This record gives sequence, structure tokens and C-alpha cells, in this order.
Amino acid sequence: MDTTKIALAIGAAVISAVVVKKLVFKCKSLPCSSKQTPKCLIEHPVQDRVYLYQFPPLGGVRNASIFCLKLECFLKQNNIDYEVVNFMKGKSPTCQFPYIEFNGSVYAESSAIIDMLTKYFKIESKLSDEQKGLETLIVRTCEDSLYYNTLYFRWVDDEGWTGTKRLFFSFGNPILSNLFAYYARRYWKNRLYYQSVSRHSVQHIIEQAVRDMNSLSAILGNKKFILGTDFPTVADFIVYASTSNVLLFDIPSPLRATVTQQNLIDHMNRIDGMLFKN
Ligand SMILES: N[C@@H](CCC(=O)N[C@@H](CS)C(=O)NCC(=O)O)C(=O)O
Repeated sequence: MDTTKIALAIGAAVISAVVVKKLVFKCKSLPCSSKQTPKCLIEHPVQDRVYLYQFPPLGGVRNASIFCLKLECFLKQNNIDYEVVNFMKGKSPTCQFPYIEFNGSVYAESSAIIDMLTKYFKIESKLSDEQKGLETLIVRTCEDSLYYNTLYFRWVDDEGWTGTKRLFFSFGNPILSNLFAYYARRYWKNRLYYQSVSRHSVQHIIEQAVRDMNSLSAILGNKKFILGTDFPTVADFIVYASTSNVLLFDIPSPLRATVTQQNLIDHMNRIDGMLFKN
């Protein structure tokens, strides 16, 4: 190869890296918060239909995002008309998924979306104050604790990362997909460091996850649904989403071996059977 070709190849690689970096971090340079006024993109939307921007099923789970799966379960349980939209098509107001377009507005943040739809459709809460309190704590345990321990084995741990890379980044041009993979992993490594998970030993991370799983299992006991209701609630949806992502997501992860609680496995199958297998 002569020097001109080498210079061109290096130039092309540098430009690709800059473009991919800008795409992966396109939100970083924006005021990425729900304070922006986001635009609706769906042409001729149907009144009262939820347009749900979320990831497609992947790696053996209904959704690799517990937030997306929790929201989709809520929509199904309450018979709300919804349509899944390719997540690549729009721009989330918070740069996170899921988000929705609904009756001319864009909404982000899964719990806030659930609250908004609950009010809009006048879905009656049949929970006592104690059940509501417990529900909040269960959601927080799954989303603010267990979730990060799970992510460690997707993005930081080398063995898990091999699997994640295969599932998320085996598309199109290998140079581009490798660049996406590189920047995405770097982003998550930083986040998990600042969140503090990856400052600890693998053993400690596993122990934290086991503790969360054991707590959820103890609360569930031999009940059908975790709050003792005779219908599933958001607490059940987030536990289902979390258990299935730990247990079924197809990457090597030591966390999988920590889900030994048969009641959590039965609960996962129960929710999945109720909502996804018609
Ligand atoms: N609190 C948000 C969290 C959503 C979230 O973290 N979604 C992930 C996918 S699992 C995401 O989009 N992450 C990209 C990022 O945080 O930059 C919610 O409940 O909707």
C-alpha cells in the first residue's frame, strides 16, 4: 500500500470514530432532560393509542430493558391500545428508553408514563397505602440496585461483555459496529464506576444481587402476586422483568446461578404466561 492509501485509510478510520462517537453520545451535547419540548413523529396517530419506543426482543428475553418490559406489561394488563415503534426512529427527551408518544405529546420515564396513563384512563388503584409503599420499595430495589449489578455483568465483566457484544453489536459494517461497541462499553463502564458498582469485587456485586433476589423471594413467599393481590401490579411487572433479565438473558453471567428461588421462577413464568402467551 502506498502512503496516500495509508493516509486515506487512517483519515477514514478517524472520521468514522468521530461520527460514531457523536452518534453514541449525541445526547451528551444536548440538554438531555424532560425539560425539552420533544416533537411527535408519528403521522396520523390514533387517539388514545400509545406509540411505544422500545427495544425489540433480544437474547432470550421479551426486552433486555427492565424499564421497557415493566411498561409493556402495564399496557397489556390494562388493555391499553399500543404500538411498538422502532427505537432508532425517534429521539427520546431523556435519551433513555422507553418513551412514548400519546395524544400529541411525548413522555419519558417509565414510572411517570405509568402514572400519567393511570390518571388518563382512570385506572382505579385497588392497593392500600401499605401495598403502595411496598410497591415503591420493590420497584426501587429492582431499578436502582439489582439493575446495576446485572448491568455490570453485561458491560464490564469481560466474559459477559463478549456475549453482550455479540447480541447488541453484530450488525452491518464490522468497523462501525465495533466502534459503536467500544464507545457504548466505555459509556457504561464510566456510569457503573460513578454509580460505584464496579469499584467493588465481583464477589461483592454477586452478594448484593443475591440479597436483592432473596428479599424479593421472601416478600413473594407462596403468594401468587407479590403484594398479595389477586391481580398483578407494577411490582410484579418489575420483578418479572428483573428476574427474566438475570435468568434468561443469553450471556455468561454468574448472576444467573444466583436465582435459585423457585417461587421467583414460578412467578416469572406466571406473569409471562398471563401477558405474553395468548
Ligand atoms: N428511569 C428511567 C430509566 C430508563 C433507562 O435507564 N433505560 C435504559 C435502557 S434499559 C437506557 O435507555 N439507557 C441509556 C442511558 O441511560 O443513557 C425509566 O424508568 O424509564
